[in-house]
Amino acid sequence: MSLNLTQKIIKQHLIYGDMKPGLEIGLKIDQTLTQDATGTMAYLQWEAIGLPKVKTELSVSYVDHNTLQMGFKNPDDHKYLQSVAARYGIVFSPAGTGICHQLHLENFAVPGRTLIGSDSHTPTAGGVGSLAIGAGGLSVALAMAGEPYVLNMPGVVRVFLEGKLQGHASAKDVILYILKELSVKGGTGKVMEYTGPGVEDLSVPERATITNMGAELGATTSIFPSDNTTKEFLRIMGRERDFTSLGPDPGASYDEEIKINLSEIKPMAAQPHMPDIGIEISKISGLKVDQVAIGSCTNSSYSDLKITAQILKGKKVSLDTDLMISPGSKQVLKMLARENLLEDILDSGARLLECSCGPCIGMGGSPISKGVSARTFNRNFEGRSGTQDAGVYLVSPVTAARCAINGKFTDPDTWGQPLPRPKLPENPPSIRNLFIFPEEKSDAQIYRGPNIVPLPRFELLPEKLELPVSIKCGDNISTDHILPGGAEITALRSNIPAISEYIFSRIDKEFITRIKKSGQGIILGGDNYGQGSSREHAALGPRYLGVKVVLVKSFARIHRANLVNFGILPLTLTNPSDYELIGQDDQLSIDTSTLSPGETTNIETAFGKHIQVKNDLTASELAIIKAGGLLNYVKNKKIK
Ligand code: MIC
Ligand code: SF4
Repeated sequence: MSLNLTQKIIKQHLIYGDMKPGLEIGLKIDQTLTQDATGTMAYLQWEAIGLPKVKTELSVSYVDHNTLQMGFKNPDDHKYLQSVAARYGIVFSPAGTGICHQLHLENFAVPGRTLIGSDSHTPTAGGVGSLAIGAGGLSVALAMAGEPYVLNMPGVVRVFLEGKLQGHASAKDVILYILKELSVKGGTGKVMEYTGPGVEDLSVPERATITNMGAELGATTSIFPSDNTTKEFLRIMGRERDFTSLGPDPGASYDEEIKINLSEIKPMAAQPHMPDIGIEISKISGLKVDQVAIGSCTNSSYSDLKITAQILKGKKVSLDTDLMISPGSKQVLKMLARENLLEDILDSGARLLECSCGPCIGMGGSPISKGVSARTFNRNFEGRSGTQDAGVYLVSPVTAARCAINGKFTDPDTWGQPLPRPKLPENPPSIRNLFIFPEEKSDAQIYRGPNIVPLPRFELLPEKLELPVSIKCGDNISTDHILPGGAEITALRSNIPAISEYIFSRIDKEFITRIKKSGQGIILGGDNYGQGSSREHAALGPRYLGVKVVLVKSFARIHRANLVNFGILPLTLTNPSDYELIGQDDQLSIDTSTLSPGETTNIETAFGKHIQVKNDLTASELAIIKAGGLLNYVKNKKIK
């Protein structure tokens, strides 16, 4: 039978399950990655599993999110991560080396391999044909222990690319266009597999920009074939031996298909406050821009920053605009320096930031009050920039650089002759010596500063639940709404009691007081609840505070999995309009002993009304929730 590329890789890694869309499968995982903000929790959980060494082909621990090190908390976390890596056979990438996804693409991602990462943008590695999936830290810890990664078999969408990018259009504009067409829910339960003659027009870093932002579609992952372009990229990176040619079988079938003509793509922006509110740049021409930020795992490659430097060359950033640039890796930075491109950047008045996530996760670089910020990032949720009333526009590096010079959005027709899209140079400087590779045998002591607090223990799910609705929120609540980023809060990622104080702090200051008073509760939400980041703290925090059930119209994939992992019951309303019948503080009763996997059940409101709810849980997911979470569940299983 002819298989598409996604099915081929899944088939090769299938440990159990039936490859029918929607059914549970278990996959063998070859590689894992973590970053510091989710990594401490992942490794605390790894330690709780109690194995002497990781069982994956490769596991890498990156420090890139909170590199500000204000006070002892982050340096403590980073030292903890370094000591865990040395002890358990994990490659360590110290702060400042670069952004996890950019570094992984350049140094470690391999076509045809499976990768899970405790960061939602792990699919970036799909740019070289890896099947790369974002997951919660606990799922990553279990994969390091050699356990299968459990997910629902995705449907595969064939994204057929034809034509070639024209004018000032770039890969970022392609994904912004797809987001506008399909919405932030458009990829739910699906893998976006790119094929067609247009694939050839895109370099690996351009492909990676597209797979990176597949996360914003809600897709399980996105993948490109591994072809001559991939071979060339791996050769230049000194990794030709990692190459295998991979693509769909001739005549392979897909669950859905969309066609995109690259020649018709125009420079785009996603308007505040969602990545799918796309508009052509020409239509917002004249809008003043107070700040421009270029970087993030979406657009911080050599090609992205070279074209930025070329546009800035000999020009000055507008006096009304602040331009910040964060290269994706030290290799990118060294290439810019070697070719004197850094000089063009610096002379324009741009500020050069560390090779890290920086302003993307709110580590400084917040825009002015009510400011407009044009960013080459992937998320523009309200408040994520650190300025609640700022409006963030997501754009390509080309558009961003133009905004910086002009101090406003301008019509691409006025930008003059388009510059050729840069190609990687031969013999780029290596940064391999910056990674700390583990010794074969290690008795490294684990460093645990006072910020590393033991994991809380959770009890079994009670059979009879009488719960007040602790918060009623609307559609598209992101994990940034549930638990904000930023330097202050992210510094508490290894301290659950402390970080829990910030749950919903940005949207409802009274939530904490309310839930502490009732001691337990239920969260009521709308569509696409939990979109965005993989941070499991958005599930752990509520669980710690006593949330037992999250009842919504629909869930985003990674957050739903995190809820299950921490023993919170995810339920959906059979009839979405019943959402209107339930209010904050209403008391709901649920009998969990009557729940059976994948079935509907009734919950009762205090005023005697019955509301029908569904669970789409598998038998093992229900058992995990009843056990009080995945860690409790696997403890009985004794992993060896
Ligand atoms: C993000 O972009 O939101 C993050 C910060 O990278 C998160 C991970 C985190 O919250 O630590 C993600 O995308 O998973
Ligand atoms: Fe870092 Fe931003 Fe990418 Fe998240 S989206 S990994 S914060 S650069």
